Amino acid sequence: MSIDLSRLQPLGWSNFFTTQIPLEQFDSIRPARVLRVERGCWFVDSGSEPFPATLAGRLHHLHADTHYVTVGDWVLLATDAPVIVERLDRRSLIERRQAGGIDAQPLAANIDLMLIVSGLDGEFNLHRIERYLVLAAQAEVLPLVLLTKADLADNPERTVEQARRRLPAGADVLAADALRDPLAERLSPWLERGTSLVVVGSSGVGKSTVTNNLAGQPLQETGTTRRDAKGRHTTTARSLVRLPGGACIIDVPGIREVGLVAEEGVDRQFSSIAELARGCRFVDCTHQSEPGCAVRAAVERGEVDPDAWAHYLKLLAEGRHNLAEHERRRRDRVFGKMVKATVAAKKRDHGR
Ligand SMILES: Nc1nc2c(ncn2[C@@H]2O[C@H](COP(=O)(O)OP(=O)(O)O)[C@@H](O)[C@H]2O)c(=O)[nH]1
Ligand SMILES: [Mg+2]
Ligand SMILES: [Zn+2]
Repeated sequence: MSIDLSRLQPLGWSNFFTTQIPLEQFDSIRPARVLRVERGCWFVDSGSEPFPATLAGRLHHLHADTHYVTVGDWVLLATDAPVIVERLDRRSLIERRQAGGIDAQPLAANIDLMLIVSGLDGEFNLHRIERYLVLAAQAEVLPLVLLTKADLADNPERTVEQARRRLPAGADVLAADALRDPLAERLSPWLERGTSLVVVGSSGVGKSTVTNNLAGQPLQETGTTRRDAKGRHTTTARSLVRLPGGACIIDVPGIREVGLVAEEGVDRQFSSIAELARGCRFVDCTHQSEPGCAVRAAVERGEVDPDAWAHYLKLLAEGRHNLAEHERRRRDRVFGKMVKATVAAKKRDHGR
């Protein structure tokens, strides 16, 4: 049996995955993408109809954690049964790190685009958008900022310009009325066939409205339907859904608020400041009061926006704190295990 890889392209298959498969395996492979994960069951699509699969015992054994294969993963199936025998390397991974959380939890794999939604109605908050941009950089996903509720704003284009100037590192910014604008058309330059996107943003900004607009059907409840049409059928589980235009939307509830920033994400998003920081006299320069600080010098010369600099410092401090906290908890856990083992050994000795 030889597989027709073109059937997988609408699901996001690319050369990145093809090159992971040894040539001699090409006649016998069955690649599929994971659409949904339920207890002990992975719903996959190999180009035609979704069907449930299980994880090969070997993978269970090697990777005790249940997140080894998550929504959006590309896997290889056994030829004779719906069993996942291999997970291909991921192109990107969105993880959730929570305050005080011990390990990062994988939410979705192989995402191409993070649609960062923010409303133009209330108080417009660049810092919040910047925080999501850091998370996109962390996950190695391309960001696109969509400012909704343009119909409620006085001068949406002015805000778009303001945001564009401030968010230079590869982020495009668009304004739209998510209830009425044809979003599939407006976003078409970003939504090629096979693009996998996620929608993130604070509550009430219009994420569900955007999702439904793109899907052309009510996949999710919105502020309006929550209030006046409770019985409506909407998806709530983690899932990958194909959009009419050929892209896929990955809807994992936890993804909408993706959590904590990490230092490497901050440096990637603020790459020009991070670049400058390499010229500081001290390796551990905090860019506040140390002599020979290249970042502060650039701020003084007017080459770096002081507000961007201040926010960079804040996020960097947060990222470092999160890392330190993570390390501390990991050590506590290791220590706790050691104590338990010692106590158990003592009890055994005692009983002898
Ligand atoms: N006027 C206007 N209302 C919008 C727009 N986008 C969303 N809304 C409304 O804002 C409310 C919250 O939207 P929803 O999609 O549920 O937000 P979510 O919490 O981010 O999923 C709903 O009442 C939507 O109808 C928009 O572009 N213009
Ligand atoms: Mg919603
Ligand atoms: Zn410095």
